[in-house]
Amino acid sequence: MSLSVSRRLAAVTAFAVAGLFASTAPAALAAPSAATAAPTPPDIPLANVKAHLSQLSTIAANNGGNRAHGRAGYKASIDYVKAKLDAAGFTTTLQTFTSSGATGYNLIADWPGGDPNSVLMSGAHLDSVTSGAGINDNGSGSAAVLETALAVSRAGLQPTKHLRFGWWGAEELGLIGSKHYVNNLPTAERAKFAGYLNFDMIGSPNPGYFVYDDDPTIEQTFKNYYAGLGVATEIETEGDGRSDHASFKNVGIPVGGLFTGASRTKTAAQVQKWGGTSGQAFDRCYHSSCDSLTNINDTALDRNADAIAYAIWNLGASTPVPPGPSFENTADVNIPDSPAAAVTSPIMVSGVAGNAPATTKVDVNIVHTYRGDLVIDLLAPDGTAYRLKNSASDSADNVIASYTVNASSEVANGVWKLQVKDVAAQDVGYINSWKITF
Ligand code: DTR
Ligand code: ZN
Ligand code: ZN
Ligand code: CA
Repeated sequence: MSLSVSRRLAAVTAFAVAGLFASTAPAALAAPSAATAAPTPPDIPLANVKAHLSQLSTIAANNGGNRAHGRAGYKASIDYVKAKLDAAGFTTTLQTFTSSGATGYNLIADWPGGDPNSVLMSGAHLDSVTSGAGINDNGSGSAAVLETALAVSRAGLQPTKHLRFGWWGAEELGLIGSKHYVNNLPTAERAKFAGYLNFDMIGSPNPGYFVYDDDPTIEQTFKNYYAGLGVATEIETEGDGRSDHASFKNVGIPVGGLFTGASRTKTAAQVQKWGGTSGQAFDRCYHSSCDSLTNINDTALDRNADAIAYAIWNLGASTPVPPGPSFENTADVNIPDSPAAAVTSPIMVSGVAGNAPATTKVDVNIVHTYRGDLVIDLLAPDGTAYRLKNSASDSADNVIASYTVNASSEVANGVWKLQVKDVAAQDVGYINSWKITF
């Protein structure tokens, strides 16, 4: 058989992967019961997202220059978002709370349908600081989540999970609104959450592409999306506990999200990946009056809005994280009998940004007349060996199996090898094919 190293996005298939969905959370993104592929997510029109930002900017201008908790601009912002969702068929609830002597508001919007015992929620804080309109912080997250919710309505999406959306008040005062929401969720309701996705500052003018590294399934979903764009991502490190996802994580709900950076400065190495200006803050107008309509990077906002849709469409379906790119070698490689040396079959991986995932999948197809003779390893490009199969007293023929390896410390691009050694006399065979999926 000829060597065919082919890169292809694996078909979205359902597979339960031990540990992938292990979670302390009540109802994690569980392995699928029925293998139904996720529908293709739509493009979220940047123009629509920016139209929402323009509305929020006008609201601030008409209400003292900000959209802060307790101010008229915040209530006007909530009313704007609620009206859009009511018109689109969502079931909306305005939740009030008091903070610093002022009434605060959370807006919760439920998309009718889906499994009420498996809730996927997406959210963003809608309040700004008092110094400005808060267009990047956090009009960007609020507008992108709003437009994605409206896209759900336009598509008439009927996901397996129940979709819920939230816009939080008084985040800038200390996650007050989201804490109020979570604290008032009965324990039984919390247990129904499959996950909470948070979007706070996703259009920074000098953007980075940061992915929260809390829940591995959610993290991998976003990394797969960006891998598909060929855009490198980094783990978000500026914010553990500094945005609304912390309220959910604190009660054991799986969380994830995206972030384009605040007051930290972009390094030269990051400029190599993402462009922009090194030595300059990701958002020079963080918590300042200049956080206005001009304080947005359109490419970052567009990509992140589409990432939200990708995550909701995929995580909302019963299939788990769709596999990333896969590579295969179908060349036959003879496996000489013991005590011969091990043999290897190489695969050159290219075009995969970043590291391999914690759920790197290896599919093996070996023809052999006594599979118990075989010891099988995955060799990473740097030579690190990951044991897939030990020898055993197992006289059955052939090894046709899938293995999952936590190769997250390995750079994805490079030559990966399947190494096979026959460690017991008699019986021989050959590597028929093998495939690695990121
Ligand atoms: N607390 C956010 C800004 C912020 C700082 N670090 C992170 C990390 C992830 C999300 C947001 C943030 C605010 O000022 O609203
Ligand atoms: Zn802020
Ligand atoms: Zn924020
Ligand atoms: Ca043998």
